[in-house]
Amino acid sequence: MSDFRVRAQQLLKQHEALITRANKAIEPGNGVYTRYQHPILTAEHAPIFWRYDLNEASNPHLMERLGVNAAFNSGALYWNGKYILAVRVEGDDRKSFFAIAESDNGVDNFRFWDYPITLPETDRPDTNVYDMRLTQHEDGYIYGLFCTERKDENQPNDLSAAEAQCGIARTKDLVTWERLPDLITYSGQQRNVVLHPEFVDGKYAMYTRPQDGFISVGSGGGIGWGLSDSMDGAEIKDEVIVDGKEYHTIKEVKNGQGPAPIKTDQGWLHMAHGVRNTAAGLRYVLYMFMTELERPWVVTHRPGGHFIAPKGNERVGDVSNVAFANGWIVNEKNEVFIYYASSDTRMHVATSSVDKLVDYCINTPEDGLRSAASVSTRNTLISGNLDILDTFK
Ligand code: M1P
Repeated sequence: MSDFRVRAQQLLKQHEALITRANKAIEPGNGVYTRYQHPILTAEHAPIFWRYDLNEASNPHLMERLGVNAAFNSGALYWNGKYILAVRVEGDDRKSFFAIAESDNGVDNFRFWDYPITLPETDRPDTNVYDMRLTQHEDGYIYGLFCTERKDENQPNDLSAAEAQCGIARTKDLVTWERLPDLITYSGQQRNVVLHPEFVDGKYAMYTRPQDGFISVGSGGGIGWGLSDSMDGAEIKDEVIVDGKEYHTIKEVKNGQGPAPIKTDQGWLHMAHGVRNTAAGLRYVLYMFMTELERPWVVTHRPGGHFIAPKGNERVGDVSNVAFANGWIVNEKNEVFIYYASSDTRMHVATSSVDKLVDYCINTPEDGLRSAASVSTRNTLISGNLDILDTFK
């Protein structure tokens, strides 16, 4: 057999072994959720035929022609009994695109569909698209809301000056996507916009993140909320802040809604990311909160501190010290699959249940915003425990 064929077979075999590798739960976990041993998707999970020209005549050295740099920040959907991710795949050219990967069990064996999503453009082409939130809306469509990034034409001399807005596409089969006009708001820029799954007052409802600049939210920031009459020409005239930034907390610099919230008997469960600044740069962690069922913009529970922070190897990547999530799935058993990315590089899963997450939100004390308040809260826990500690010996 030619060297070319031997290497091609090696590549294909190694790839198959990687994507079919079993993923074990790391026990005993923290009782809130269970982490898993391996990332569920990495750049190496991208099919060999996306990266190599497998034709010996045109690629005699079997070189990788189109490298993939990362697979992260994925929207998620439970669809026909499959765990579906709309993955942000980033090529070596630093352009992101979306691709569907699916698994039967939600924790391993994720396999990309043959082709990435072909996303139609608007009259003003996107330079980059990323971080799609999938929402199965009660109107019958699956919507993908994502960030569309374009050069900031008001700053022609600054080549890194960019503008972020919310792009909108919808589908019924995840293959053919109809591109709709970008969301209009009256904030400078938008990222992390998420469609609520139900109509509110007969209108489409969205979580927004008003921001002044591309990276800095400036005077904006906080997770916002607004209503639009339609998704075909969506426009939010008024945004109210649902969950704001807060001094000396995990969301001191900025925050953003994660996936669409999960409906429970006790209210809507939300997951979001919070960002603070450190001497080593920005640190992104995940946190949760709950809102009222009838008024999803009114917060009822705010568990203090982070829910998931980047841990161990998760801390290192293209943008280190980042945990980011824009997808989660509830299955028919009320199990919850939390899909989070680490350091803008790879995807992970953590599993929990609706009951556990509600318990976490209702019973985790709020951030007291002062060291003394934190000690007082912890002392209450300690004094209750000291009485019963001996019973475990
Ligand atoms: O690099 C960390 C994250 O930064 C941005 O999120 P935010 O708008 O909240 O700062 C996004 O670019 C996101 O994709 C990225 O993971």
